[in-house]
This record gives sequence, C-alpha cells and structure tokens, in this order.
Amino acid sequence: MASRIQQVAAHMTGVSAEQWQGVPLAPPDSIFQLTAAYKEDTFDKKINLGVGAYRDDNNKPWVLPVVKEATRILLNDETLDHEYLPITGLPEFTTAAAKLILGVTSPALAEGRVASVQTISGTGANHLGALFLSRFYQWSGDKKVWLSNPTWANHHAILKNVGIEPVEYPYYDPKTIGLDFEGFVGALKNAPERSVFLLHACAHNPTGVDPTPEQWGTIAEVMLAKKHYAFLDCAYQGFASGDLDKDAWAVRFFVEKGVALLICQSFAKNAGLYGERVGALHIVSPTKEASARVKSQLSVLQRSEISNPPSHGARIVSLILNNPTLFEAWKQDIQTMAGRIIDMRKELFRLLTEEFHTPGNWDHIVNQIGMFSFTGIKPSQSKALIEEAHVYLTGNGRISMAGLNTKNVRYFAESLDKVVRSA
Ligand code: PLA
Repeated sequence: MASRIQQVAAHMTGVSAEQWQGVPLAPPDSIFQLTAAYKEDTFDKKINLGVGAYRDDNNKPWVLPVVKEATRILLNDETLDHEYLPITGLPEFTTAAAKLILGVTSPALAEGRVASVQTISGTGANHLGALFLSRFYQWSGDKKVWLSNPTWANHHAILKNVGIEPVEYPYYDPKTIGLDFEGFVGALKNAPERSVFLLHACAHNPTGVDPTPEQWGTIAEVMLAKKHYAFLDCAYQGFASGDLDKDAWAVRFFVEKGVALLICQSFAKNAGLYGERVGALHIVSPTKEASARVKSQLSVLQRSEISNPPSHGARIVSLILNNPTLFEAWKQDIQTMAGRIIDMRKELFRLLTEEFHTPGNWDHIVNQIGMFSFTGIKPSQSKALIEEAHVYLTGNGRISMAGLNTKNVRYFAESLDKVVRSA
C-alpha cells in the first residue's frame, strides 16, 4: 500500500519511476583519484607518484620527438581520410605490432599462426582477450584466471566483467621485497591442468620484480607439462631495460617453447600515446587454419563492442614501426625515458642510503625495473606521505619512478625517511 502511495506521489511530482535504489555508490578509481587529488593540491612541493605516466625532468608530460615527427607527416598527407578502419584494425599497424613483440624472424608469424587485432590500448587488449577466452576456451571446470598477488588492480575487474573469476598465485614476498619464486612455481604445479595464468611480460606492475631468464625457463617448463595457458600482458615493452627486444625476450621464449598463449600489447607508455588508446591483441595458435578461425571470432566480438578501432594513434605508431628512420628515432626516445627512470632509481637509492641513512635495506629501489617501484612501506606510511608530505602514491606503497626528477627526488627521499622513522 505504502509503495502504491509512493508511486502515485512520484508520478505526481514528475519523478521517474526508477530511483536506482539498488545502485550502490562506487568508490573512485584507486589510481586516477590520486591524479585528481594531486591536481587540486596547492602545496608547491607536491609530487604525483600515482599513475604510471612518464614525465620529463621538469615534471611535464613528454611528447616523444618521433611522435611529433610522425604527426607532422600525417598532417601533411593529403591521401588520408576519416573513413572507418577495418573491424580488426589498420593492417599495417597490426602486422608491424606483431613483429615488434614476437620478433621479425618469428616462425609463428612466418607460419601465419598469429591472429592480431587492434584494440583500445592495453586495457582493450586485456578485455578482448578475456572475452575471447570466456567464450571459446575449453575450460575444464569453472572459468578462472590466475593473477599474480599483487597485480594491476584492473585485471580483477576486467576478468569479472566477462564472467571469469580471478584467483591469485603467490608472486611477491614482502620479506625479501622480491619474487616468491617457490610459491609461484608451487601454484603452477598445483593448479588443475589447462589453467590460465596471467603473467606480466616485463616490468611487473606494481612490484617492478620480474623473473630471471632461468626462472622464466622453469615457469615455461611447468606450464608446458601442465598444459597451462599464458595470458601475457605486455604494457611496458622498452621500459624495463630501454631495449625493445630485450623486454620482449620472455614472450618470444614462450612462443619458441610452444606454450599456448595470447599477448596484450599497449603503446601508451612506450610511445607516450596514453590518450590515443593504441594497442593490440595477438593470439598465437598451433596452426594457420586455427588462427583464421580465431581471428574470425575476434572480429565478431570486436564488431559488437567498438565496431572499429580508432585510426589516429594507430597511424602514428604504424608510421614509426614501418619507417626505419623513425623506428631508430623511437628507440632513442625510449632510451631517454628508460634511462631517466634508471637515473632516478640510483639517485633515490643514494639519498636514502648515503645521505639520510634511512633505516632498512633499499637495494630493491635499484634492483626493481620499469616504471614502478614497490617501496615496501606500510599502508599507514603511504597515507602519511599523502597527508603530511603531499606525495601521492597508491596505498600499497607503489611509486611511479617517472614522477621523480632531479628537482623533487631529494624532497621525496626526505619525506620517505621521515615516515619510515616515525612508524
Ligand atoms: N596492463 C598493465 C599491467 C598496466 O599497468 C596498464 C596501465 C595497462 C595494462 C593498461 O594500459 P593502457 O590501457 O593505457 O594501455 N597501468 C597504469 C594506468 C599506467 C592505469 O591504471 O590504467 C597504472 O598506473 O597502473
């Protein structure tokens, strides 16, 4: 009765019948809320170490010189139009992107066993890969994908969105601030046959801890023995070592060993094209014929989701990958970025150990690789850094090394020293 009266009242006041009472208020995104809070902060020494976006030594976003050059070429190209791209993307882009990750001489490519589709950056590649597995993988039981503990938080959400349950395997050992290799291999051995494991191809986010080549060897062996599937996320090719080929080593090694796999590729970080959303999904199949079937289904899935991927960023990357002069220039730009990050690691390490004599062992600052460093500090200490020092970082103690520069690294080291001593 009461609800009838409410309905009538709502009708009379012109309020829509649907009140969305069942929609809970969601918390803001844990990473992007830091950027928003940082922007609002008026403190002059504030530092943003939240999102993994490269900044130059003046704390400015860096448009890669090679991207400027490619954009200039595009703007002067009278033949370009604004038509739809094919559903699976710009072919010159996907072909070159596959070579970049798999290697120019990859037998899988030569044998036509790779289905490549242009995606909405790395996130879109993860989504399309997960959606494809959700529909077509021959699951032995429930749909589950194993994620490293910890991992990029969005992996959990992306899998749940397509009806896959994320489960965790041990990866990081807080005691050593390094890899829990035994725990990791134990999980690979104990998981049911044909399990799907999501692995970070290089520069693990958030820990900056990667397996050594020898450890990758063991991981591949166990995966082959147990017929596991590798879901490889490669969002930082070039950022780990500064060398595109070196950072693709684990992917190429897995393909060579015959581990069944897919690769999610992003050009957000290594080309500085965050907003253009350029990425690709590559699924390696055992035969050319299977690959054609896989690609046909990826095309059907893509059609209903985004119809056609965006053209601008893919054209920029395609130019860079297919033009030898631009490609060499890009490699230089990547070295500039990776090199500056490595320098910041060294300087932070020096300040903590030689100047501030901060309690604890800080070797991991220089041993971890890529965009991020997992400092090993407690959530309460991360909170204190934000609230007292205006240094923004994720609650798990991850810092984006790219947010440090020669002007703010000392203030950061000093602030870190303070929170470490106070708790
Ligand atoms: N995979 C991993 C492991 C990532 O860290 C990120 C981005 C992506 C995929 C997706 O990137 P893309 O869609 O832009 O290509 N991680 C960032 C940003 C840099 C984010 O959270 O989206 C991070 O700060 O963790």
